[in-house]
Amino acid sequence: MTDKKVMTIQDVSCYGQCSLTVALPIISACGVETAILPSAVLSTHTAGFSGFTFRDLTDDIAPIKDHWVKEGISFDCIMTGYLGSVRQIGLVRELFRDVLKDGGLKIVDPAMADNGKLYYGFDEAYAHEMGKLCGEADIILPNITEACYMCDIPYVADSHSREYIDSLLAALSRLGAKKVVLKGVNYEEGKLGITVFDAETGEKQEYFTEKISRSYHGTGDCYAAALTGAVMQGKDIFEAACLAVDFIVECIKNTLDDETHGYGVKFERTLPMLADRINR
Ligand code: PXL
Repeated sequence: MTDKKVMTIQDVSCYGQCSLTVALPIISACGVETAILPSAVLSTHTAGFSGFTFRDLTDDIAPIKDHWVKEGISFDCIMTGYLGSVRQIGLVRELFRDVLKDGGLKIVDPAMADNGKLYYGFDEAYAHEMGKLCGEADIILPNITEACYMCDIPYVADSHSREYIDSLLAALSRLGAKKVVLKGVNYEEGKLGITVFDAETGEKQEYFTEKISRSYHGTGDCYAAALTGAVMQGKDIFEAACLAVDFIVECIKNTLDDETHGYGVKFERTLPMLADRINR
């Protein structure tokens, strides 16, 4: 049991099982009080849909924050996901400054790219600014593509060498982040996993599971939420990172049987398993 409070800032994609519509239920299922700050409202996420609506809420962020400050509201952790613009990255810094408790945890999921490409609407200037935000964080959760964009390292899709992964970890540490959870590491055919690197001690830990051939949108957002919930419940970073991997693998397995379900994962079916693991 914990009384810790998380605040997560990311968009609301009304349909599509990503960002806030997964973060809130997943962190809540971990038994952690979760406040949200929607950075934008979209009818769907931007990948795999066309003609989506986009309502930018950047102008609401500072007034929401100012009201919280007036009410004496603050958080033990701020977790950031998909953000709409360089301006929003600046506003996240103000949230860190004004509504994060002393010693509170900054978790940054750069959520801007995958499979070697930036998501719709982002450019290299955004990626570099996100790199700076990652440099201020306690825990960052980039995938290989995001790491490459933030550190100007060429993207390698799979069959990674240990030297390549080490060079990414070193570059991410140079940004300034304290702990790195690098996602999508693939040394061996059929296996996919994460490397957790502590930039302060140099300790590196890895965890791999079977690689599932189908991929879905929003799994990074589900991953960040599960890891955040687990860390808030007192799991150490490696245990939380592994638990979140197992959760995502199970979410994907619970989605595979439905050929018509091509956007997010059926995380709802997997919440009991997550709660069980958290409470173990
Ligand atoms: O899952 C990441 C994500 C979140 N929010 C929006 C997106 C995406 C990925 O494409 O488009 C709006």
